[in-house]
Amino acid sequence: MSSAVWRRNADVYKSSSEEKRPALRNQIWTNQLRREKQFEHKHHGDYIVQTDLLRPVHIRAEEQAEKGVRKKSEKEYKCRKAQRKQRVVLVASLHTQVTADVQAARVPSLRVEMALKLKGIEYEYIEEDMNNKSTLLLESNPVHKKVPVLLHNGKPIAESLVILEYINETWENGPSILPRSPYDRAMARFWANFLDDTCLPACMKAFLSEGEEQVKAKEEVQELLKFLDNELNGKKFFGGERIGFVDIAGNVLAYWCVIIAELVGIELITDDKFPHLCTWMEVYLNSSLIKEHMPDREKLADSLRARFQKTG
Ligand SMILES: N[C@@H](CCC(=O)N[C@@H](CS)C(=O)NCC(=O)O)C(=O)O
Repeated sequence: MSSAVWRRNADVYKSSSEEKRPALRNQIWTNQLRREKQFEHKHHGDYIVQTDLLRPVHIRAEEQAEKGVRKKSEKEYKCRKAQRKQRVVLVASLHTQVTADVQAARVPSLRVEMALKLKGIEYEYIEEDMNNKSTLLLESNPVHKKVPVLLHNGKPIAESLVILEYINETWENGPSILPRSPYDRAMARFWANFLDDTCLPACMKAFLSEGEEQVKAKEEVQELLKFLDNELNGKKFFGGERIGFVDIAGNVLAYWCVIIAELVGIELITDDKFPHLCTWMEVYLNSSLIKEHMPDREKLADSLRARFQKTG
């Protein structure tokens, strides 16, 4: 039997009313069996599965495409699956061995992980291989192609600070990460951006330079850190009594920068110069949530050593 006949049968079936369908189905099936006696199987092999024939064509096409995708690449399939999820997926790099390049460190990913934990949001975690970026990452963050990316109901959000704000606005459960008043909120954004855009590049300059240049760069960083120290005067955390946006953004200063400064051999954040910043670091790093999720200090130092510690 030709495929045209089978298509016609399917069309008749689809356009028939619900009541007529059972009888029609029997008839089509009986005709098929009758005809199969006269025709060789292989001529219409694709159409002998009756249920397949009766399923709308577009659904069949989608299923086949999905099977194809699944066969083509398991990664690609996972990507489609993550994009369809009606839940929270964090695509990040938290467990891969940190490479010598500090950009590959897990600082921004950790920010998002902490915000999710702080709010008590359940999420699925996908570890990204930074040496072989997945389709999911490239499609979710086509501009920067960087982790972390948060997928919520299949929609991607990139940039750690943007994700933190999104988390805060989307889930009301758990403590608020940002202050409620618009002014305090604006200030929190200001200090987080100050950390990322001004302090960190200045720290990197101090870490990577040498001699006179390093002394000067260190002084420049310390001038900047005075602002943060002053901001913490009379407060437990940047946002007040509870860990919030700026504290989470400040992971990098409290942990990474302190370790790197030790490796490089410069005294950057000392008690006498920055008493409030030092107290904050101590309280923050010893809080249960942060303590639990910070990477192992020794391991982190090992992975940063190659890049930052001077030899000879
Ligand atoms: N400003 C970004 C920085 C993200 C970032 O630098 N991610 C690094 C790893 S932590 C990355 O994906 N690097 C890969 C690359 O540069 O190709 C954020 O805060 O999310």
